[in-house]
Amino acid sequence: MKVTAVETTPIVVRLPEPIGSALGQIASFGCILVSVRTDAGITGENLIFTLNDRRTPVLRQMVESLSDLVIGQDAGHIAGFWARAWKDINFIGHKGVSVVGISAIDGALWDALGKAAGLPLYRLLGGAQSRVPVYHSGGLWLSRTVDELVAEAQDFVGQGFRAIKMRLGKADPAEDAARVRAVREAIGPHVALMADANQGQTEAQAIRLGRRLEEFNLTWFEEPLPAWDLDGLARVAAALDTPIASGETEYTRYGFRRMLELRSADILMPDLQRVGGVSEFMRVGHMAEAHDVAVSSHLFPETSIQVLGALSNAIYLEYMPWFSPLYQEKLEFSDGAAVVPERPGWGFCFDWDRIRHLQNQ
Ligand code: SMN
Ligand code: MG
Repeated sequence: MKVTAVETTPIVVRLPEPIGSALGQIASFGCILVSVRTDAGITGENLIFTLNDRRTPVLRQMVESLSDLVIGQDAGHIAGFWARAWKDINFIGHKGVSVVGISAIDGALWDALGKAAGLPLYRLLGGAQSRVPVYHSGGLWLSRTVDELVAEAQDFVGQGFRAIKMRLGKADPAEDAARVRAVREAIGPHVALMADANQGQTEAQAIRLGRRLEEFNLTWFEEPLPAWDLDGLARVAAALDTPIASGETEYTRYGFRRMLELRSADILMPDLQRVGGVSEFMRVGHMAEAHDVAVSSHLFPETSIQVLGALSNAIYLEYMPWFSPLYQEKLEFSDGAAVVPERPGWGFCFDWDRIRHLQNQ
């Protein structure tokens, strides 16, 4: 099976109303849908995006400028593509948009391989579990009032979620602590609660805030520090009992190797578009396993579930429904877990009718 073409389709997905986080306000997502076509008639699909549709054309150009490394090549030689691309991006850099471009093609190649083999990716990758515990991440924003937080948390629990994530980053840490207390009291002690600071704290602030939050038994305290401060993060992790989760803004095996060496985080959370696709997510997952460190995913629940289904150290799938309307199929949940689809490839295919409709809106 040879690759014949790489196609890119831009689309803007808008939120019903803007949301607030320590990363700033988020109103929309500029997505690039990637289709890798083969001479077997099989097409592999994937999605990458930018927040607020900022610089989306750069992502598209990156994917297109890597396509000559895969067109005409064996679609199943994914590690071969990865190594060629890694060498090719040397001059413009081994982090950032160049890695996002590799991730996009890598994931589409894996989808095509799964479809050709008639296997869901998690089985092709070795298979660890058919269900992955899930947490609802699509709410509890910094922009919500305490009353809204409480109502949303109760709604998620009412829907059957047994784990939810809220955001931190108020100017006054006492306000953050009061918000966490309100959510914890609303959901009781048995629902898992995570909190994400989205890189907004200094080292001293993170340690102080983390200490204030210890009593609420958070499952994790996520991304307290700027993503580049892996040494500082290790000191925060050592100072707190609450586990630190981080890695959504880290790139490739080299970034995660450094995090493991430094013990920057107790839980690694690679993002499929930043880590380097399925290939690199698996390398990082296995490397974490060798350090007895757990992994979670970041965004992209429809695709991340297949890699987490293949890793025995996967603890939670992040459920963020932003891109769900782009797919024909819906994620299934059961008893606080997401069910790993048994359909081939990702097990999720783009709904092109709906996508064309959204493009014309
Ligand atoms: C997050 C990432 C990207 C946009 C908004 C929020 C957050 C998460 O860090 O982990 O979901
Ligand atoms: Mg996060």
